[in-house]
Amino acid sequence: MTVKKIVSTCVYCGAGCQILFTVDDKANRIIDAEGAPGHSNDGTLCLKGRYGWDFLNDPQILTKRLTGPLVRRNGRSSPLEPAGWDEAVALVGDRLAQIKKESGPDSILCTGSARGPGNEANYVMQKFARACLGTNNVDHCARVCHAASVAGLLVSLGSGAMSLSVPEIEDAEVILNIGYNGPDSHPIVARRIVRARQKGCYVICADPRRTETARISQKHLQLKGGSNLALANSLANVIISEKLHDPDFVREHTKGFEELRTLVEKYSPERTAGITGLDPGEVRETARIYASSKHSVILWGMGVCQFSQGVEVVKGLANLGLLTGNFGRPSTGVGPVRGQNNVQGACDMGALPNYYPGYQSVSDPASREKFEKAWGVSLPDKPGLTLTRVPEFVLHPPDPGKKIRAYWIFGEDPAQSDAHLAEMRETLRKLDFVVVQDIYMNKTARFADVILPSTSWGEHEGVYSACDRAFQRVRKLVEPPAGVLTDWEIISRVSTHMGYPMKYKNAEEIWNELVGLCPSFYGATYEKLEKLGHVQWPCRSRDMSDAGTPYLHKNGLFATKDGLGVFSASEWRPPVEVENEEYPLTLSTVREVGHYSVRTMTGNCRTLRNLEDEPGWVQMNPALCESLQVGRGELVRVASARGWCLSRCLPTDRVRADAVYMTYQWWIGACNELTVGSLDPVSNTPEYKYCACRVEKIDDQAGAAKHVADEYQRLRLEMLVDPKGVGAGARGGLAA
Ligand SMILES: Nc1nc2c(c(=O)[nH]1)N[C@H]1C(S)=C(S)[C@@H](COP(=O)(O)OP(=O)(O)OC[C@H]3O[C@@H](n4cnc5c(=O)[nH]c(N)nc54)[C@H](O)[C@@H]3O)O[C@H]1N2
Ligand SMILES: Nc1nc2c(c(=O)[nH]1)N[C@H]1C(S)=C(S)[C@@H](COP(=O)(O)OP(=O)(O)OC[C@H]3O[C@@H](n4cnc5c(=O)[nH]c(N)nc54)[C@H](O)[C@@H]3O)O[C@H]1N2
Ligand code: SF4
Ligand SMILES: [Mo]
Repeated sequence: MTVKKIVSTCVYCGAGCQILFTVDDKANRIIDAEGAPGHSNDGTLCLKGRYGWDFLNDPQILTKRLTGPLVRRNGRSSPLEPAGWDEAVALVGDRLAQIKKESGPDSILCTGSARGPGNEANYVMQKFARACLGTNNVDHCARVCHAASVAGLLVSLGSGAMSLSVPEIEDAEVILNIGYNGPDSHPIVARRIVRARQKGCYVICADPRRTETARISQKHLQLKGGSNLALANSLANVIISEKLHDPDFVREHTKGFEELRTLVEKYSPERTAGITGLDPGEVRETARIYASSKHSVILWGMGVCQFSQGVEVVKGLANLGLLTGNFGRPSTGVGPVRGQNNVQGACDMGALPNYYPGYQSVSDPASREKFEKAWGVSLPDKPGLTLTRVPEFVLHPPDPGKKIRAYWIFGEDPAQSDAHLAEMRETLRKLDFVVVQDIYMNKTARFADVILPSTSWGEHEGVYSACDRAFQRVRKLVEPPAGVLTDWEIISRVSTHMGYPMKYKNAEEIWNELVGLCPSFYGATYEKLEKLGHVQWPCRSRDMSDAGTPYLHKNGLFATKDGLGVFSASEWRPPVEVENEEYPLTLSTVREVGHYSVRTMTGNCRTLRNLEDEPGWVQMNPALCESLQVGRGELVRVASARGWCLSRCLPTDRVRADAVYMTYQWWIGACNELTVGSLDPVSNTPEYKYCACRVEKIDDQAGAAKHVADEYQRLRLEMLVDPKGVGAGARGGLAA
């Protein structure tokens, strides 16, 4: 046995932990993983870092690794059949060229991927969309995630990223943790919150559930779901009315104070108590504690962003930092903690409809000219479409000429992770051409006309961006299956076939091209990444000792055009779909620690699969369980105006009696059958955290259990071992 040791970056969450892998070279297998001393993890790992690589061994527990292209040769109802790369590339290139010719470049939308592929492949995909197709229709899962943080903070502070670094969290004096459940979603970031607490930090947790962070915090504001902006405005009200703000900072570094002051006048905690359900005294005390320190940090996640009012809440939280001068030093500021391992990176690379790589706007003539020159084409100046509007632009386009006809879905699984799945399936059926580029069969791939299989994390080189703007290398650990190509090579081949040649030799060559075009990434060379381990953007100099910028907005100089932070004043509004007689409960959807998003990867890791399996759980307050006469483990039917699914009852006093919680990782217990497609008007993020539902008791438990088992088997057969060809007839026949 030849054993080699290789350090790489974790492929799951945005904490960006560094892992030391032991690889049996001869057997081409990883045999062990342990924490390496990375800047965010400091030698520690969570269970996914430790055990989450088994999917590379393709144990075929849930799905099957894709090992060669699959195409439908005779239209919709024909099966997916194996094809060679030349045939698959030509088919994709020719169909896209035809659709572009018939309906224009804006009838096609491509996605980036925040998962395994890395920054280089995202750069190549957005370059393909813009330079080869001629459209800014490129977007990725940040849309359903932290898009509200990006849009809101760009207005307030001029930069959408975390203003501080992960290690700085532990030296904060006050942490306001709102709508963020680190212990499940970023365990190694949560560890810094625990350390901060041990060092004397005052931790406040605002969450309708008593999460682990709530449990270790000094104050838990167990607010009603959907009331975030009422709380944020009340905190501003107390800070201003009790004169706790920093008048010098406000005068020198901000604008818009008067408008904010006028708006929040009516938001006293006493007056918002009916909306938030919070004790006014507790809210007043929170404001006083937050304003008492110059090392106050606000951390937030999906409990802020996944609302139809996400952007305004983000701005409302930025207001608090601006009022109290909590910016521009270490261990202070705002932390929208980015979710996926490389969602920061996919944004950095311009897999967004309004930005080129490096947050250079497509509507800015100077930026456009620069990229036109570099890529040798003329580029569109109109921002593209966001991916959450694809259903609208397929099923009922605002005008018939603006229809989306082709969707190239790269490393995402909208048929599992998007809201309102029935509508998503209808959309996928109605599209003229669907390309799925993935490492696994997933729910979306069943609707594809062409499936392009790629190398996985662990099988290719590249760079990821962690949640705190840290570029770090990912390295090849094992050889890929024969028959797959790297993501960037697949896209390059299609581009070349369509007459816009892209011929890169390796990931480093792509990296060098892109850092050369992005001043804020210019200093992050491969050589420096190798030597320093990480480089945090902005990093403008190639001086080997410059590791970039750990915290932003130094000396209160914001990244806005005039350098000033901007107060925003918005009124609270309720969520779009509220409880009613037929659906009397709130449904909110969250995460669980052992499984990751659509579960193609963790569901194929033996240790993690053993932690939890179908159909997942619905978290219910014991009082609700009693009124419905359901007990722990009992199968229940959860329904909304859009659909239903089965789940198991999990009685827990950690949730309020007016809301139930499900996680979105399950196929059978698929909560996105229920969620609502209402979007924030600015970020276009869906309201995954709030819709109306009801929970029904099932008398025939054996029948329900059989339904779960049969459906699970049917889906797995369809994706795994169907001898007649994978996904045969899926687009025509499948209902679920
Ligand atoms: N109800 C509900 N739904 C939600 C959410 C919620 O809170 N509630 N959260 C939303 C959020 S925040 C997010 S980010 C999304 C995530 O949703 P998705 O982005 O759809 O899910 P992921 O599991 O991250 O993986 C996407 C796909 O990438 C593939 N993949 C992994 N590595 C590679 C690679 O190297 N190359 C290629 N080509 N493919 C690869 C995986 O196999 C998988 O099929 O879900 C959203 N959905
Ligand atoms: N194990 C695991 N880790 C993951 C993922 C995974 O799927 N599995 N996904 C990754 C991704 S893509 C992301 S984006 C991150 C997300 O990580 P988090 O941002 O932590 O996401 P969630 O658990 O969806 O939601 C956070 C909290 O919001 C609360 N919440 C719900 N409604 C409200 C409200 O009205 N107000 C407030 N204040 N809070 C509310 C919920 O109770 C929940 O505790 O996790 C990443 N890490
Ligand atoms: S905290 Fe996130 S990055 Fe770190 S080991 Fe766990 S899943 Fe991986
Ligand atoms: Mo996310």
